[in-house]
Amino acid sequence: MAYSACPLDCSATCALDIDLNEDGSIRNIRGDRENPFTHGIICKKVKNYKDIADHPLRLQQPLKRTGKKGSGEFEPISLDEALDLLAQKFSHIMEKYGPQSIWALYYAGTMGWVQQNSVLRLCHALGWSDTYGTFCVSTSEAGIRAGLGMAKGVDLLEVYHSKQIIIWGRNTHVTQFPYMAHLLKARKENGLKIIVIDVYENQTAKQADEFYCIRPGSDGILALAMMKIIIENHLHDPEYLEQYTDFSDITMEIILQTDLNQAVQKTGLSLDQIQHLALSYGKNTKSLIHLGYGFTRRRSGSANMHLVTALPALTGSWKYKGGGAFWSNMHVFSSMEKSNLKGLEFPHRPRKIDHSRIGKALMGDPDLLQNQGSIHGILVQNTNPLAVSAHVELAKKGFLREDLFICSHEQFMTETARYSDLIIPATNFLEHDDIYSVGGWHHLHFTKKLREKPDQAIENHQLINALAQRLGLRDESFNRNAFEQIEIFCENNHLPSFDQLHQQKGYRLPLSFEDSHFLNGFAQEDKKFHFHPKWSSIGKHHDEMEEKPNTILDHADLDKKHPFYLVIPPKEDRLNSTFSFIRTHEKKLSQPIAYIHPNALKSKNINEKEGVIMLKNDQAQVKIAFQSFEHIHPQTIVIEGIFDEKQFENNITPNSLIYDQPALPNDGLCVHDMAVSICKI
Ligand SMILES: Nc1nc2c(c(=O)[nH]1)N[C@H]1C(S)=C(S)[C@@H](COP(=O)(O)OP(=O)(O)OC[C@H]3O[C@@H](n4cnc5c(=O)[nH]c(N)nc54)[C@H](O)[C@@H]3O)O[C@H]1N2
Ligand SMILES: Nc1nc2c(c(=O)[nH]1)N[C@H]1C(S)=C(S)[C@@H](COP(=O)(O)OP(=O)(O)OC[C@H]3O[C@@H](n4cnc5c(=O)[nH]c(N)nc54)[C@H](O)[C@@H]3O)O[C@H]1N2
Ligand SMILES: [Mo]
Repeated sequence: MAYSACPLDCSATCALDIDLNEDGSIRNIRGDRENPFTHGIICKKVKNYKDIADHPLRLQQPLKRTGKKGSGEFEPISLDEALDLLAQKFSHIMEKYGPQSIWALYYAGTMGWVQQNSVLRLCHALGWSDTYGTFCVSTSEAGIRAGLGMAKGVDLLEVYHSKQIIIWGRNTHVTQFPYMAHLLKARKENGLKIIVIDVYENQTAKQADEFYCIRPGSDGILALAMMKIIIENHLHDPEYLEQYTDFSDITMEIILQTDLNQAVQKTGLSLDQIQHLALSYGKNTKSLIHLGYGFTRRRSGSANMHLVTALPALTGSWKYKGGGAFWSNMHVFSSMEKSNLKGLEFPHRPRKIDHSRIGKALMGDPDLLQNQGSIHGILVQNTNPLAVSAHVELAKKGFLREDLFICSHEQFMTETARYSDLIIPATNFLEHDDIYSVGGWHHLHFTKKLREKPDQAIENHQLINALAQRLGLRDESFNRNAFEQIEIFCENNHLPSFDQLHQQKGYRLPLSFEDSHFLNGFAQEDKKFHFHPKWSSIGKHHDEMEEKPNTILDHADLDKKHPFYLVIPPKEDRLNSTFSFIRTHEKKLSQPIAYIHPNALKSKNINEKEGVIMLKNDQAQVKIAFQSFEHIHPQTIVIEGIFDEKQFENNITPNSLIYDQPALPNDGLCVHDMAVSICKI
């Protein structure tokens, strides 16, 4: 068995034990038993990673477009020919329109620091446009910064000391599977109470002791109502508030003004339920809040995240082992020295273009392009924007522009690859060296290539080197391989050598109890938790946000024409769009399904046997199968997962319904914040 780590964008980033056959194909993958967080547990999709790593439909040969744009007609060419063609096209575009007209479009396909960041070396050396990466963390991160000042937090394994855990807008069973096993163990061994707050009974809620099914976007008012009840019952901690926060009489007054009837109406919970939840939280200082990304993927997401993070500050729960809260350690990792991985020695600091609004950007929106001219070339690595972004139909229109040359570096014929002019096969994590941070815990992995790559495939880092050389860049860094880059990273961060870190299966972050519980102060200038956030220093869309504990409106609330909320969270058998291409080719095709409350169906006169409905808003209409589902608010509809466009009529997917307007205050993809109407077919 060989040590490796899961490259997928999941905050568990499991340590893996991999067994390969002689020809390099996967015999077995299991979770590493020595890693305390992974503890020998692996999710179903990575257990079956063979499905994609060794899939017959994996791209083996570079392809050049022969038919019309988007037609899917290509002819095979060699890797050398493909790299020459790419260099020639990009040189020509740079000469004609300037280097900023090339867009390095990359994101979360592999989370490896070397392979993911490598393209930035060309942005910094040549002035290509960079990606403003708002798909995932923007809204949660802004909310975290507002109060705590930075993204770090308690070791989730402290849950063995907790009395209860609140899983807030997160689907742990699906999106961080090994942690669910810890929770079930802690419940069995120590009587841990598992509480879930979500908008439908997801797989985590099914296993919870208490489930609060709320209306989308009502988390902020729920947190405020809980705070009011906690204060009225004297369950707050005045000494902690005085020493560690900016709480004042004014804060108290604002919280006490919360209208509990309005909270009942907005959340859809009863007053009894809200009171029970608030008292249970207030009385149990050893309550851990596991903050999700899910509840923040909306216009109000950052404001709501801020209000939820105020709960442990109010009760002083941060002081206790097994108390406090956790979202991610991302800022601890981002403070590490990565200049060689990103090419920060080069002079350019180009514009960053928001990929959540890719359609508008490609159609020439001057604000998104920052008045620096349009895009004429795109190098796509590690992302599938035509599946995962907002307003996907507009993005496709942009991809069809005749004056745009697109190269997709991919493992599969994804939607984005199909709309490209040139496709180059990429390696996977078994075929290259890399570094992976465990954002959801306290660990850094250093992994090595375990098998040879397909002959005509190339790793991200090597593609960037090959292109740099063809574009005449002579800096010696473009001769370094991934191994050498990692060695330099280790040296720059005063870590042991790559070999040693690999041998010891990674590196545990030296975060003490005091540090991870902010007992040395919060990461704000005054070292205090802020009940009164300075939104203007966090993001540019702050005009409607006030410097007080407060929630704001969602996009969906603004559109009364369409009376249903639509939420599109992850599905267990895929990771964002990864696996979705091959899942459509499996015998047991999994189908996209909209979960709808029976009362909603009745109100629209739709009989369950009809089986299919149309979901509509001003951007698109999507035909989809539905299932009557009781454990959801009657105004909420949920579709789990991102499916290949080929599984929908006219290739129009639910992501076409997602608005491409920014979240407040710092942008972000609002995948759970749509208003739609239901139509009979
Ligand atoms: N199997 C699988 N695992 C994954 C992924 C995947 O696609 N598949 N994606 C990975 C990635 S990139 C990420 S960032 C993480 C995300 O992981 P999570 O933090 O779990 O975030 P989401 O999955 O977007 O949503 C989680 C839950 O939020 C709920 N939710 C939506 N709106 C609201 C709301 O207004 N209030 C409340 N309380 N709940 C709400 C959804 O119903 C869903 O159950 O998961 C990672 N892990
Ligand atoms: N409806 C809806 N939309 C969402 C979300 C949601 O919950 N609901 N989640 C959002 C979130 S949180 C995120 S993070 C984004 C993620 O969106 P993306 O960053 O686009 O991630 P994936 O969809 O997993 O697609 C990654 C692609 O990278 C490719 N890839 C993998 N490894 C490599 C490699 O080493 N090299 C190269 N060149 N390519 C590689 C894979 O084959 C895959 O096609 O999706 C967002 N979109
Ligand atoms: Mo994500």
